[in-house]
Amino acid sequence: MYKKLLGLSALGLAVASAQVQADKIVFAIGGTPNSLQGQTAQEFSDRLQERLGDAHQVEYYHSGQLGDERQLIQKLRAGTVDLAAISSIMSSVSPDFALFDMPFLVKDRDHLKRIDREIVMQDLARSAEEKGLNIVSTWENGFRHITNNERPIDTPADLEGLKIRTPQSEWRTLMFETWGANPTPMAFSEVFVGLQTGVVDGQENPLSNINGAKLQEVQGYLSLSNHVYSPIWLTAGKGGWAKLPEDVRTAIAEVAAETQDWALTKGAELDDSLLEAMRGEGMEINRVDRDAFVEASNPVYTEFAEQVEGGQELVDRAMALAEE
Ligand code: EAX
Repeated sequence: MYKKLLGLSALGLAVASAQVQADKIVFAIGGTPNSLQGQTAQEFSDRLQERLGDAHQVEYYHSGQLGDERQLIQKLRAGTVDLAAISSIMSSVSPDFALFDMPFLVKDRDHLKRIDREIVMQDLARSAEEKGLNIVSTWENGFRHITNNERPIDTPADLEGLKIRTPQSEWRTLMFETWGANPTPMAFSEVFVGLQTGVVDGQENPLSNINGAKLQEVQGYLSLSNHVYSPIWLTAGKGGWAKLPEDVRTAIAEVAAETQDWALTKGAELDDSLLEAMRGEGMEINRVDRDAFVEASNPVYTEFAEQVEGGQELVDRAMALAEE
C-alpha cells in the first residue's frame, strides 16, 4: 500500500526529517524466485529501488506470500498491493486477454513484441482499465509445454484421460478439454503437491516455471509443445496507480519497460539451457506433433470468435503481425 507513514504537517518538519520513513511500494508475484517470472520481478525490484532512492521502499514478495494471482487481483483493486505480476488468469478479468490462449498463435518473441505494441498496450490495456486494472508492462512467463507421469504426448489423443492441471483460466481449461484431457484448474503454488500425490497426472508451464518449482522431480515426461506463449503483466490497481506521485509512476513505467527487454532476452536463453538441464535430470523429452495439435485446436478459435466481442478481429490482427 502506498502511503506516507509519517505525515509531515502533523508532526512538523523537524521531527519528520529526523525519522524519515520511506513510502512503501508493495509488489507481489505468485511465482517462485527461481523462475523467469521470479528473476524478472527481482530484477525489476532492484532497478526500481535504485531509481527511486531512499525516499521509497520497494517491498517485494514472491511465491504467493501475499496470495495467489486471483487474490492479488483483489488486492490490487483494494489498494493493499501496488503492483503484481498477473499471468494466464487475466482472461478471467477480461475475456479478450484469452487471445493468448489461442493455441500456436504467437510464433516467436519478435511476433510477441509486435502484438504487445499493437494490441496489448492499445486494446487489452483499455479493457483491463475498464475492470479496474492498469497494465504497466508485458513480461514473460514463456512458451508453455506439457509434462506428465504417464506417457510422452505426441498427438492430442495421448492426452485422453489424463488429469492435467491448468491455471484458473477457463480458456486454458477449454483448450485441454478440446484436446481430450481432463483439465483440473488449481493455483500454481499447489501444483507440486498435486503432482506428487497424484491428484493430477500432469501440468503445462514454461520450462523456467517447471524448473523454478522443481516439477521435474515429480514428473517423468516433458513434451515440448509451445502450445501458448504466456505473458505476465505487471499490473497496478487503477485507483492505487492514480494515487502514486507522477514521478513514481514514470519511474515504474520506465523501469518496467527496460525490464521487458531483460526478460525476453533471458527467456530465450533459458529455453535452451533449461532443456539441457531437464534432460540431465532424467526427464524423457519429446516434441509433440505440432500439426496434429494445430488441427485439433480449431474449436478453441471458434469459441473465442463466438464468445468474445471483437475476438475474431483480434485474432486476425495478431496473425497479420506474424511476419513483418
Ligand atoms: O506463477 O499458474 C501458472 O501456471 C502460471 O504460469 C503462473 O504464472 C505461475
